[in-house]
Amino acid sequence: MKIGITCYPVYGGSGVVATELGKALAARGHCIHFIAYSMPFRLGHINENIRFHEVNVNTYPLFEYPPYTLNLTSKMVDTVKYEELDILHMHYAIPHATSAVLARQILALEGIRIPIVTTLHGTDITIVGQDPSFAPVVNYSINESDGVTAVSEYLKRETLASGDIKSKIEVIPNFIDTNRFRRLERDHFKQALCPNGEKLIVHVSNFRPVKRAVDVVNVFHRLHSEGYAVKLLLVGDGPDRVAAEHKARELGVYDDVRFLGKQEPVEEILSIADIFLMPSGSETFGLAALEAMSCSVPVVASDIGGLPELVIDGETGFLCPLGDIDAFTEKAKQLLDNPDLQQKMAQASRDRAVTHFDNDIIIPHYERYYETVRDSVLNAV
Ligand code: GMT
Repeated sequence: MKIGITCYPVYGGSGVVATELGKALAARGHCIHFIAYSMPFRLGHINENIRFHEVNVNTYPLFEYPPYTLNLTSKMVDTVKYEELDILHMHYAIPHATSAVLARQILALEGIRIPIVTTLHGTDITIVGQDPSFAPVVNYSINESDGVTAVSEYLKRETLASGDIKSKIEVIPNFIDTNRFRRLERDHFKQALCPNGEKLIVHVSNFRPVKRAVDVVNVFHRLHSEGYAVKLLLVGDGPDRVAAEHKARELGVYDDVRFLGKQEPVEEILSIADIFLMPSGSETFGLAALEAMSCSVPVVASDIGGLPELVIDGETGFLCPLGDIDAFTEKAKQLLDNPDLQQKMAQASRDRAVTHFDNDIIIPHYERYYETVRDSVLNAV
């Protein structure tokens, strides 16, 4: 199939999923056309089945706010028409699904029918969708899509709970290339960071407040002050990085904490981790946790959102009440105190990633869904 994919191309879960999906579909012989304002950051390379169409945002003196959504729509119209796309797959309701719905109307005037699949990732529903200034457009764009997917059962429930979304929602969980995300031999790296055999705790996020990065530092401080030989590695960047740095200094643990900023490839870092902390306040899926699990790292996470669908409490890691620093500390201690348990959970995490979330399981689900949606659109009178 010829598939147009639009996503936020910057650092963030939905962009990662969209980009990895495009790469995996291209590897399976589909022709993928990314349509975005910049090259998706995880794209890395162009192969013959991957094309990139940059959306240029025009500025005119009259446009105090350049109408990006309309530039995107025009680019979709052109790409569908001239590249003869079979389907458009939008990641995030606004403005992507909105642009796609408008593009579909324009194309219909020329007798071109283009099915639209919209994948909901979460913040478009749980945060943006609840903003009254966006809600009507979010609801309209989702309801007008020909197919709608959600990355977890939790997100499906949340989306339907408002009563404003009438679409049937297909749950297609996020996925991982378990060949790429596996534990690599990186002893020299571990030795450099943990010269005295310390255990390494890792957190990866975009440091938005919802990720609660300061909680990570608080948990680390508790372990540190109880005499555990541990180091902390924080990967990524965002609004709360300064607060986390400040907290580490205030608590006197800064020398044992390393802020790496945005890093690729993440699997190199995850390969030396002993525990992954995800104390998020909200998480529809938790892709960073899946990446850790695939690299055989047990995850200690908040018991919220879609995380219980990913992390099996007591088997692949632990789930803790939101914001409960005591509970997070206790669970981390169990893993530090008991190397056999840590190893067992590390293996169980890897097994779960391979058996439930591998590309080879999830990508065909998307392929089947595209076909179903395309057939229903083309067969409709
Ligand atoms: O979590 C973020 O900050 C980014 C956000 C996004 O929309 O890009 O991530 C959401 O989508 C990811 C991919 O499906 C999920 O793994 C994340 O759980 C979800 N984030 C939240 O729900 C907060």
